[in-house]
Amino acid sequence: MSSRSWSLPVKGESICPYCGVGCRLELDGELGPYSASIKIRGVADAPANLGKICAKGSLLGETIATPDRLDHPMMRSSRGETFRPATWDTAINKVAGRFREIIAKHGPDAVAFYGSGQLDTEAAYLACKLFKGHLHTNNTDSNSRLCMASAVAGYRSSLGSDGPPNCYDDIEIADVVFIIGSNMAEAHPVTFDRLKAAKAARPGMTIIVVDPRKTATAKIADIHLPIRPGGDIALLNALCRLIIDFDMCDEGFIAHHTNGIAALKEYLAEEKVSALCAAAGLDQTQVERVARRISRTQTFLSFYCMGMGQSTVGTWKCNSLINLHLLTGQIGKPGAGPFSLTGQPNAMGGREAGLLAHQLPGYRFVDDAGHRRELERAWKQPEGSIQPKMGLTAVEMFRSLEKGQLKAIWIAATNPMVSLPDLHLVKRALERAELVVVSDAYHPTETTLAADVLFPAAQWGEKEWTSTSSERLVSFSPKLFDAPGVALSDWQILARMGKALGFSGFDFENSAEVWEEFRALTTGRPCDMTGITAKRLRSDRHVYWPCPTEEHRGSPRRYLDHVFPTPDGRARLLARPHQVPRELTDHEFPFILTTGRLYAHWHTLTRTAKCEKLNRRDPGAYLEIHHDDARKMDIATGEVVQISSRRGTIRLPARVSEQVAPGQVFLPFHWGDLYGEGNAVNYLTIAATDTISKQPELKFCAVAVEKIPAELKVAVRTPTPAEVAQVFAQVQVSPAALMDPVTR
Ligand SMILES: Nc1nc2c(c(=O)[nH]1)N[C@H]1C(S)=C(S)[C@@H](COP(=O)(O)OP(=O)(O)OC[C@H]3O[C@@H](n4cnc5c(=O)[nH]c(N)nc54)[C@H](O)[C@@H]3O)O[C@H]1N2
Ligand SMILES: Nc1nc2c(c(=O)[nH]1)N[C@H]1C(S)=C(S)[C@@H](COP(=O)(O)OP(=O)(O)OC[C@H]3O[C@@H](n4cnc5c(=O)[nH]c(N)nc54)[C@H](O)[C@@H]3O)O[C@H]1N2
Ligand code: SF4
Ligand SMILES: [Mo]
Repeated sequence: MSSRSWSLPVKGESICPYCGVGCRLELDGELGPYSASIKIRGVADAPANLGKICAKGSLLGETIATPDRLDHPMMRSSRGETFRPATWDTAINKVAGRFREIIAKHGPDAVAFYGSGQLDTEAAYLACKLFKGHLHTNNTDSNSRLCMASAVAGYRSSLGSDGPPNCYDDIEIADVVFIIGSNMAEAHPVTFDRLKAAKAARPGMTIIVVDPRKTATAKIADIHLPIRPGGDIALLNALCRLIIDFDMCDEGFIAHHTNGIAALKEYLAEEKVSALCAAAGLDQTQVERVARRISRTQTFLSFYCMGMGQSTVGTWKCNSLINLHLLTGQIGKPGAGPFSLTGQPNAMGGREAGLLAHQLPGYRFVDDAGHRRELERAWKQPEGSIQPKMGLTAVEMFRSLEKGQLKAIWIAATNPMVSLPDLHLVKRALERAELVVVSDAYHPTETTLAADVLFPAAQWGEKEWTSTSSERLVSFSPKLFDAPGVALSDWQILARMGKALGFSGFDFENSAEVWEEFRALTTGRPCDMTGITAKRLRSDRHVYWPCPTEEHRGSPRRYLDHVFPTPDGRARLLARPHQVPRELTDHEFPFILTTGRLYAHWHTLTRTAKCEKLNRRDPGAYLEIHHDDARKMDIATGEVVQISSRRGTIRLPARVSEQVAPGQVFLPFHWGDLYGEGNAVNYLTIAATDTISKQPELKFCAVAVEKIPAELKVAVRTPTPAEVAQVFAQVQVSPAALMDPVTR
């Protein structure tokens, strides 16, 4: 029944659909079930990867034609029922009808769209146009809220605009590289390898890593600061204070290009360096060494990621890091600047297209009357129709569903039943929802199993898509092979829904037309892409923004003129006091739990679990615990332990090591309910959020760890592809299940 042919030739280039490094891949070979016969290499002249790729990218071929691909729309009339295949018209009209009824009864804010940094810019733009512009609800957010929201808010409050100032070429000219809250070695491996090579070529380069764990990244550091989780602001304030005390500030830069120095100095003068180091859990002589190294360098570059953002003070952490760059004048010149590493392949594009609940396309904002008017005009909507209030953000959407206020949610390209904090809350929310629609490339996922309607999405390689990497490089990826069954691109699904809801403005022939409409809305904005036409993208392949004209070559670096997009052109130094994390440990929950990623797996495993080599490298979930703590509880590696927080309990095998500090434990978050019901890490985590960015505290909660009786033990590991196929064959009703048998 599947329309997929079993040996499709594949040849061409594409941007890797995993991390925000944005490697350009070259594919050559044939695609078939679990096919490993596509050779995937890095493109030599690609600015991000210079010919390199990592294992996840090179093994993409095996993740495409799997038996659990969702290839037809599916529906069911109640949650207990199994899904039935449906035509696109039936499924789309059903959802449009339910949306209309719910909006008529409860108003537009009873519906929501929860998207992803894995949607292409065209789809993110159309989601924003449909929900904010036509249904008039700002309940339009994405999983970037769990990921980049604090970086976005930090850039905007400190520098006047979102978007990193840097490009990867800064690596080779930086003298000091400060990596804080990023495990690049596993999460951005190609960038990490580039850094390692730069260090090998210039041994004088100093690498400083700030991470509570002795990560693979920390292993190459000249100085590793094993910070107490949540202690970053204290450390950054200590560094700023020391640099002021050493009289090593860039006074000229501060005087001409910043505001707020007097208030910052006054605030820091009240703080004691010793107390700040104690709050950060760090040795003062080490911190002084770092301050001296930073203050004496020509070029100072920092990389930061989730150890900074996923915190109730994530925005302030980012402000504090930017303070350090502004005080030392280390921004707006090659080799220097605060460089947030983007997680997902198009988290940047989603921000540019206005997918977050406070944004509109082109780095515009719903709380700005002028911005709303510009979009209302562009979208031919009545004046005053776009709402001025920020919509519900990721976690808030699920809280609102749980309370019965939000009634319907459309989830696309994200798997919240694994990735959101406090999964018991998420479960209750989805159960209470009147309508759950999920667009995904696979079924089952933990989230599709909670849905009423499923839309099959064409995924990487099966559609044209435009994405922006961490370094603001906008790239085009052509379609390389057909999607299974009747799966459509996400933008096509959104456009169909717009039409079914009776709106004009959703009639697009192809993705280039969507891009052109979006591009025109960036003119004069900080993320100006006027010069990046669909045609140019299809011939030049990639261009850096800002790029205001078609003749412009694009801008690998921003702020070279030291003029910032604030009303007076100056960046802002902001005094940000250290605060303790939201949840404290006590005698009942004595351990600090931090969570994160492993090299071989991508998020909730819908793709990387299909790949035997990747599973071999990272075969299953585990709790990492320090030798001293393990010894006290008589826990050995491999023994199953019970981990509890104030929200839930899970059971996983222990891994005893010295990578984590005593009193702390680490859990990788990839494995959801499909791999051991009830054992996902996010049953433990806390849904507390940063008050400004609304990003949740996924890096810190209090837990208890106990050894459990042998008879209660459960084994949790990634099944082999054959086992996966067996599981899927049992629950699958999609025609995808009837695809050719798995041959390995
Ligand atoms: N292999 C792989 N790569 C990925 C992904 C994946 O799923 N798999 N996902 C991508 C995505 S979406 C993202 S967002 C990125 C994330 O990339 P990273 O942020 O680099 O990865 P994480 O493992 O989430 O967390 C990074 C580090 O933060 C540390 N940390 C915890 N608490 C604190 C703290 O209070 N302060 C400091 N300074 N550090 C702390 C943790 O110990 C951890 O080593 O990775 C991207 N790349
Ligand atoms: N405890 C803990 N939790 C975390 C984090 C953490 O560090 N710790 N990190 C958080 C972060 S930074 C992130 S980014 C999230 C990531 O979490 P998720 O976004 O939930 O993770 P993914 O597995 O990438 O989900 C993407 C979904 O989209 C589907 N998909 C793939 N391609 C396409 C496509 O082209 N179209 C459509 N419609 N669907 C597609 C995939 O099959 C998958 O189901 O997790 C967050 N959760
Ligand atoms: S480093 Fe990231 S973008 Fe590059 S191949 Fe690996 S996963 Fe893909
Ligand atoms: Mo992320």
